[in-house]
Amino acid sequence: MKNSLIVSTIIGLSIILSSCNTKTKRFSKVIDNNIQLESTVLSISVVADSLNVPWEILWGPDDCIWITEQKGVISRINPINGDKKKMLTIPQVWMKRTSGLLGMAVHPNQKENPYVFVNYTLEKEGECFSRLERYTFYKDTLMQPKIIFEIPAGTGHNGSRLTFSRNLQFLYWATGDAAKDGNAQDEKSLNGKILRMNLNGEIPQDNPTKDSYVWASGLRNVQGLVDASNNNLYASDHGDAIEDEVNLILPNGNYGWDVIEGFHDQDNEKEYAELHKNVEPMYSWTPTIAPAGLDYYSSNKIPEWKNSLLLTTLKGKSLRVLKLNQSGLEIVNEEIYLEDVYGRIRDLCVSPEGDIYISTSNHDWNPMSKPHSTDDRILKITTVEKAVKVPLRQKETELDALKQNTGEILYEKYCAACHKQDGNGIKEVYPSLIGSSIVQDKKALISLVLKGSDNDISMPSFKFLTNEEVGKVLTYVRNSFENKGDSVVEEDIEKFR
Ligand code: HEC
Ligand SMILES: [Ca+2]
Ligand SMILES: [Ca+2]
Repeated sequence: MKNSLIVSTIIGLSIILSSCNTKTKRFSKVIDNNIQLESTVLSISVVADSLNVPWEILWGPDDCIWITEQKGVISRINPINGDKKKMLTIPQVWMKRTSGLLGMAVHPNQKENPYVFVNYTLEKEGECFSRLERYTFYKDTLMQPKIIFEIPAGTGHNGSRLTFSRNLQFLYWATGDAAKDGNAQDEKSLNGKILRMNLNGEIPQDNPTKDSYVWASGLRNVQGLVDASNNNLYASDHGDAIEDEVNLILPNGNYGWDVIEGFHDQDNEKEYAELHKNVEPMYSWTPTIAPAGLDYYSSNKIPEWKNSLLLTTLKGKSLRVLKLNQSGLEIVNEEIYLEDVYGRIRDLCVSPEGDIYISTSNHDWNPMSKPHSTDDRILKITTVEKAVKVPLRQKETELDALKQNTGEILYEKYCAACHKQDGNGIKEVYPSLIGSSIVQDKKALISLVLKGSDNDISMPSFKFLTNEEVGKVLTYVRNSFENKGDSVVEEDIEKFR
């Protein structure tokens, strides 16, 4: 209880400071979780709950948290008492899997530029598009929608994030490749890119290619983007079966997808990279973690995290602190916090005082974790003087984890994100492996796992795994989920390479 008192006092003080007008003054629901850093103690409390897949949360110029919910609602939340003020529902939003109302950018100087940019998916005559739209904020509502432009979309890989440049002259839009091969490397396509435009939607004179919005290319599905106060633009990108990335975005940079995954370590990747001057990621994750919201932490409030990128992850269900070197060009250390504590975490924002707000995504299309009864939630991470609870655990990065893999662990790492731990899959998206005839047919199984599939919703190729690893995971699958089959050995697999 002591902790809730401390937190309440801090919150009580800031009530006076906040300009987000509201009548009820209810305190945040404190849940007494602490994290012990080297010298700082953090506490985590719930700010808002019962949200419906928050996609973007950002700290607005009015000291409210501005939020998009995937079904098409834009609101402002008072960070002190969680009061939510709905501003707009966009009726034409089309939501399936990861399409819907996604990114948002709110101009910090609202008096001169009352503009709010959003992007969302909509359907027209059986085809879907990502629309970039600008609204004007006026008297607690959003009006005068102006369509900037539209690009092709899909039920997956739509990105998407929006952010203003540091000098507030430009808007960046990080798009997805719409799950279509070739888009990311096609310079004429605006999918799989980071686009840069003037605030009136026109192409800036100084973009790398004349008359093109493209600022950077070769990206797959960007769900984190920040133009940091250290003068660098960073983006997180979802890999396929391997190689999730955080990238330093350079003008005209080509980040390799869908030819190169992660670092330039395969022969074909090295060749292509040389020819096309591709840029390697700053950091990459295999097995994948589904990196999402990205922000730069420059506050003194949590000194241990100063000069870090903060990254939220969906599959990884954690907050990652990626410590940068002084120039900000390299990631020197990764720390994992809150793993498996609150489930999937899609976005975050940092207040001017240095408090961090994260949003869960446990009601989205991918039921990776059991939602809490009040999900989805926004949680506040702030400092307290003393821990009152046993601090939450913090994990060391496991570099050698791959070496001690059993079939079950390999399944958890590479297959469960889609087919689920119990093999049940997701209806109409990822097939169930329970009693699957393909699992029974050893040849078909090996062939599928090595080659992947190329359907609308596809399965990635796992040819990067060694024969031993493929053998272990397939033997596990053939003897789990009501399947019964003999082992898959290395020689079986070699025949299909
Ligand atoms: C990114 C999501 C994803 C991952 C990760 C994934 N799969 Fe799949 N899997 C699919 C999809 C989609 C299909 C359906 C493919 C199709 O019909 O083209 C599929 C189909 C299958 C099937 C056929 C099921 C049936 O009866 O139709 C098997 C078996 C299978 N996967 C095994 C695996 C194994 C083993 C792994 C891990 C090494 C794995 N998958 C990882 C998406 C995934
Ligand atoms: Ca890349
Ligand atoms: Ca690679």
